[in-house]
Amino acid sequence: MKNIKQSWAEPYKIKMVELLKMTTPAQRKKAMQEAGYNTFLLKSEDVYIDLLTDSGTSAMSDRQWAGMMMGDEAYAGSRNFYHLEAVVKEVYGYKYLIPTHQGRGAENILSKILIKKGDIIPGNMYFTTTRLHQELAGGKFEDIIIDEAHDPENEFPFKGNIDLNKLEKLIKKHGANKIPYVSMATSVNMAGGQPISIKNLKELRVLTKKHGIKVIHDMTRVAENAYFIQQKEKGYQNKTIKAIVKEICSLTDGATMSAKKDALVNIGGFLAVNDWDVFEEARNMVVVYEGLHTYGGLAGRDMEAMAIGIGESVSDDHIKARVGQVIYLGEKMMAYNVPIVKPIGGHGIFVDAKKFLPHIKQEQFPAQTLAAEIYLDAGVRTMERGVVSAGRKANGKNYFPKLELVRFTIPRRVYTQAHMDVIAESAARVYERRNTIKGMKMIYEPKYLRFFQAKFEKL
Ligand code: PLI
Repeated sequence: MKNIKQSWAEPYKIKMVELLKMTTPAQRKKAMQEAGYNTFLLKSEDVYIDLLTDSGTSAMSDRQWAGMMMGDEAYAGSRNFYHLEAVVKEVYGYKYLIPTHQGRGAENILSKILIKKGDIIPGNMYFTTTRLHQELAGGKFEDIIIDEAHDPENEFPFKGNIDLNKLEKLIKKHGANKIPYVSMATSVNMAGGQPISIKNLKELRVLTKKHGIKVIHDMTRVAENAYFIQQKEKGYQNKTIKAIVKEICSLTDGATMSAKKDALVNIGGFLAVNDWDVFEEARNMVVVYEGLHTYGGLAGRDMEAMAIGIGESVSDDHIKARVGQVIYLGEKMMAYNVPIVKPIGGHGIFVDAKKFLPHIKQEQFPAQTLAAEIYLDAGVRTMERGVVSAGRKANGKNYFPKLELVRFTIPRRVYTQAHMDVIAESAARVYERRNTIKGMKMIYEPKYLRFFQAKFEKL
C-alpha cells in the first residue's frame, strides 16, 4: 500500500453554482477585437473560465455568507470592526488595525506616512500598485529580490527571498536615513507567486534592526507563502499554517493587506501596524481617503466576511487543496511542454511568453499577444504580466522586465479539476500553433497602470 499516492481534495462541498456562458470562436474573435486585445477590457459575460485574477474572485463559505447577514451598519464603532480587529491581532499578531476598501487604499496611506521625497524603498520585486504609490509619495523603488527570481527556469524553492547584499549596498550608497522601510511581499506576485523563507526573513530582521529600518509586509498572500515554508523549509514540517503565518508577521513591523486574495472576500483590505505613532497618523489619514477608522470604506458586513475568511484562510486543509489545485494545473501544462515559471507558485501558473513565442520581440508584447490567443482558443481569460504591466519609468522610457509572463490565476474554491484539464488542453493547443502567431502594437496608452486599459492592434 506504500506506493499509493494520497491526493489532495477540497475540504468543502458545493451548495450553489453559477451558470457560465459558452461562446463560439466567432463570438470570441469579435469580443477580443472590441476589447482592443486587452483581456481586462473583455466583458465577463464573454468569458468561460476566468483566470484574470485571484483578487476578489474567491467563493465565500456558507459561514461567511451568514456573517454578511450579521453586518452592523452603524457609521461608527460597528461590532464587525471590533471582531475584525480581534481576528487580525489573534491570527497575524499586529497590534493596530486600519480597515481600507482594498489593498491599494492601505498602500496609499502607508506610503504617504512613511515616505519622504527622495527616499529609496527596497523591495522583493515590484508590484504595480505598490510601486506606484511609493513613487507618487516621492520615493524610488529598488528591486532587491535574489537574481534567481528573474529566471523562470531556476528551481530554487524560495525565489521570493531578498538579496541582503543588494540591500546592504543600497544602505551604504544612500544611508539608512533615506530608507524608511523595506517593502517585503510574501508570495511574490510578479515573480510567479514565489515564497520567501523564514530564514531569509530572520536575516532581514537582523540587518534592518541594526540600521533602524522598518520592514513592511505586503501580506496579500501570506498563507500561501506559509504553505511552501511548511512543505520545503527545514524545521517547519510539523508546524501549522497558522503558526507559520504568525511567525512571518512577527518578523515585520506592519503590513498592507488586500483581503481579496488570501482572506477569501470579494472586497476589503487593511493596514496593520505595531507602532502607535504610525497608527495614529494612519487613523487621521484614513478619514480623508477611505472613511471613518472603524470602517475604512467597507460595509460592516464586508468586515464580518473578512474576519471569518481570515480564519478559514489559515486552515491547513484549505491551503493544501488551494495550492494543490494550482500545482495540478502546472504539472498538466508541463506534461504538454508548455513553458512555465518554476517552481510552481501559490496562486497561479505563469507561462513564459518569451519562451512560448520566441519570434516575437518584447517591444511587440509577446505576453499580451499570448493572453489574447489563449482567450480566442477556448474562452479562458488570463492576464499579461510583462512589459505592459511594468509601465514606464519617471523619464518616460519603458521598463523592460526580464520576466514576460501570462498569468493563469486560480480563484480560490471556484473551479474544478475538470476546468483545470480544459485550461491545460487549451494552452497546449495554442502552443502547437505558436509559430503562426504574430505580435501587436499599442494604439492607446493610459497614464497610470496602463495594463488595465491599454488597447492593441495585431501586426
Ligand atoms: O487590488 P488591491 O488594491 O486590493 O491590492 C493591491 C495588491 C497589492 N499587493 C499585491 C501583492 C497584489 O497582488 C495586489 C493586487 N493584485 C491584483 C489585483 C492581482 O490581480 O494580482
